[in-house]
Amino acid sequence: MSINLRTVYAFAREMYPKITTEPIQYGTAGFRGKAEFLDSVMFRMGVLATLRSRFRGGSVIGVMITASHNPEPDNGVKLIDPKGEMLEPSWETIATDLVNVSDQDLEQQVAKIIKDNQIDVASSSHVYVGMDNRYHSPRLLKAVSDGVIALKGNVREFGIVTTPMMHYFVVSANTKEAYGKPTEEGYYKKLISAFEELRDGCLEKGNYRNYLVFDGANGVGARKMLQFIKRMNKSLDITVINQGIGSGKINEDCGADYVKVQQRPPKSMPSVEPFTRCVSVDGDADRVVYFFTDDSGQFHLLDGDRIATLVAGYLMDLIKSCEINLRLGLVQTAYANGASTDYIENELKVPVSCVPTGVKHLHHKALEYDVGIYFEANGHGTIVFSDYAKSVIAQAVTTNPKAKTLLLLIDLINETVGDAISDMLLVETILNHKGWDVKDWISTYNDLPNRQLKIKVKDRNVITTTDAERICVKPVGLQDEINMAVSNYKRGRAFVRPSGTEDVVRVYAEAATKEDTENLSYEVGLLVQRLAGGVGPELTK
Ligand code: G16
Repeated sequence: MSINLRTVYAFAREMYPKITTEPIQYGTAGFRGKAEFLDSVMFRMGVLATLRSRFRGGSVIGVMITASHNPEPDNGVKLIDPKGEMLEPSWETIATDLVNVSDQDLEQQVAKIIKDNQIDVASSSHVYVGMDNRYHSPRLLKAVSDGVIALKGNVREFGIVTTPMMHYFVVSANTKEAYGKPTEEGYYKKLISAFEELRDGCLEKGNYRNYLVFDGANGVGARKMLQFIKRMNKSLDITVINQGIGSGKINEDCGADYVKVQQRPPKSMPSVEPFTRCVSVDGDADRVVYFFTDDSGQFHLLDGDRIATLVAGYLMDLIKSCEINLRLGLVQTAYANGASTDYIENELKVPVSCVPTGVKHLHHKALEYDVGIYFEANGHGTIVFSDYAKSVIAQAVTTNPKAKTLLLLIDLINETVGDAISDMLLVETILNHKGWDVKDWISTYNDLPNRQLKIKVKDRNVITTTDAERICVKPVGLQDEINMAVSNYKRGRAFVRPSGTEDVVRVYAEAATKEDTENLSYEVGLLVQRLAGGVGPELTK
């Protein structure tokens, strides 16, 4: 097969010209920004995915078009590596360089990538592409596919799917279907069979009731949940709200990010009994949080930290009862509530580590354990089982029937990346097995009040951090001032970091009381405005 790199330039110039010189970076989860500026980025990512596939010996590489939790006018793109993990960091730099060169320099830049990485351009390549349900996603998907075609790669389009589904398709294809069938039906079948076998016909137990409300954030998660319901044997009774049908905008006043950050229920909540389990996922269904309202109408959140601790406690007990020995570890980020970290260390006695934001960092760290549990507080996470753990569990099944539960859990969990629906089915399984309702779950420890702010600054990259983002290095002096503010509050903790998905600086604060948390976050927000070039409106408490 002969490849003429001139074609890449011709496509770019004629169909996907670069219309801005504003630099863009492969951030926390790929490229994100206003959809109207992304056509050239998408085309180039199609080109890069094709090269990456050739570099990886023809393995399938995934491309997901989504801006996940961002507002509807935004879109984005992330690449998925052969084992379903996020793109290798050294290629993030290659991606950033590729999308920032001018159209005139594109051909040369592609030639450089080929040369630097000794890619055989004549070898075969396979790219899978999927998108969320934003109105501009189909246009951007075409741009990715054209990028693949420009380099004579093979492209398979999956249409509207969740991000975790794309990860699943990629792994399934690259493991020659050992992981599952790389189709939408294959995905439903794998999760539903494991879930229903784990239920074993027992729909209600102890305080556990077989009913929940599912907030789909007007995103693709809602559509897919409706498909799950059609295929499930009433094993879970679900009301889906914010389905994305009609006027509702993706993530607007609903979804996991809204519920977590605003600490309030999403719009369109039906009137339900107090203590009813409610679930919110984000725009591409890779994050999930639970919440409920008590009998005095007060809102309560069960976020990623709660899911992680629930899963860790349950797996520890199960592993013990199977009489096997596996090293279990938990990975969090700086956003983890201090009370959850105390609970993990002092009650569960599980090793816990803190890494920078972004599932790629958590996933990487979790691989160090036999059973690595990772969750960001925002509800993004999963559990990874090492090959050793899988073989020990498979062996244990022959002597201990309880180990079968572990095997089924491995099937239920989407190990490749956080998967809101798979995580939700896992939580439902655990609560059902324990006979727990939300009151039992929330009583394991008391969260410290916490608050997040978004601060607009001229250039968010003036802020740099270290120690898993807990310490601000630049602008010089900001950390000293944060330390001084924090020292005035009992159990106070605060940090600031530039977002990798939105053009803002994020502020996190927690303290012993709600009022202290509000004051501390406000003070730190003001410090960011003053010392890091704030441009936003005046901050209010
Ligand atoms: C993405 C990442 C998450 C991260 C979140 C916020 O989530 O996958 O790991 O926590 O962005 O990142 P940042 O604070 O850097 O903006 P999603 O759901 O938007 O893909």
